[in-house]
Amino acid sequence: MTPHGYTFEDHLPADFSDQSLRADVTEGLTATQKWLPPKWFYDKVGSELFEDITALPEYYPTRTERTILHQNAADMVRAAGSETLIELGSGSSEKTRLLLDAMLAEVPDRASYVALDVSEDALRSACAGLVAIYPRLRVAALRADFTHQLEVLPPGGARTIAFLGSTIGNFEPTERASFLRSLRSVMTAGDHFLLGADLVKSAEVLVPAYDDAAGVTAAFNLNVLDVLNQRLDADFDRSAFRHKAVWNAEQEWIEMRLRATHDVVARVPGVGLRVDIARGEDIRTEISAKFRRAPLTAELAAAGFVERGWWTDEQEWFSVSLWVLAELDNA
Ligand code: SAH
Ligand code: AVI
Repeated sequence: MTPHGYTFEDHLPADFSDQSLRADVTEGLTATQKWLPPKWFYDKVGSELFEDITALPEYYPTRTERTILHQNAADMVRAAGSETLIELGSGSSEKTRLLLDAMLAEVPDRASYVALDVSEDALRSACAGLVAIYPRLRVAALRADFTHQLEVLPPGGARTIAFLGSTIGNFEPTERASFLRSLRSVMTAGDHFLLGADLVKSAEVLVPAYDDAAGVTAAFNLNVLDVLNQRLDADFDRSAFRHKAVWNAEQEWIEMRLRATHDVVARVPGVGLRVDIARGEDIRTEISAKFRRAPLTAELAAAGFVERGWWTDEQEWFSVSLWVLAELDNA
């Protein structure tokens, strides 16, 4: 226990934001179609901007998932029967409180919560908030990368591993399959996987959710250039890029891009790179896949999961679903 009332473990290598960022920038910005992985959005400013996004009128996912949790958290918690809730990419852990309320109603003295995120600022502020309102809850923060480090999760069966907010949609399909494989490899009998997944809907709803009138998503997207400037001493000029949100109807995902408004030459001394970006050329900074129930179920089944519950909102815009491992499923 720390003086703050929660434990904090940092599993990211000391050179995480150097080595891993350097490798990603070198690979992504020398590719024919330039790209950057979304985990670099979340420095302190980026985590705060994401929180601002969640309150935007256009950004329906957070409030829709919150409604689903509000209406069904007690059923979810009872179905899983867990005393430990582990959350991947926990961010502010704000919606999580609905699950914690339900868990504490079932097991007031034995409930624990483990938050895992790459952002130390987000972890510390979320966990400090939780210990203040839940004095009987054991709270642990793990700073780790959920794409590589699921082995850091505390062991023991009967855990619920939650992955909310449709962060799963930020993986490419192959990354999603490999994430589900590694998740499966750390799950044991009695564990459940609780997944928040955004569903396919009209482009008229989707595009504004990623291109809001107030420009908060644009600021979130452009902030990744500041991260490169600060951490790799790069000289990207934010004003030379425009935020774009494009619905890829074939892949059924939103693409966030930064489009160069004129020819740009940026230097990234941290990796000894000169990046030439032609006017009109894009850096793809994120995909946000939207799901349909049958293919999502098939994908989870292919990874060895069986559904235990599916909850949605009235408009069927978002889903929260509960899964166990097929080979361990004795129900
Ligand atoms: N679950 C919250 C936050 C979603 S934002 C919600 O539903 O609102 C995505 C979160 O995942 C951010 O807090 C970000 O820091 C974290 N994140 C992104 N990539 C990550 C990675 N590779 N490993 C761990 N956390 C990651
Ligand atoms: C964290 N993730 C699920 C968000 C999303 O909707 O894909 C990130 C985001 N990007 C732009 N707005 C929000």
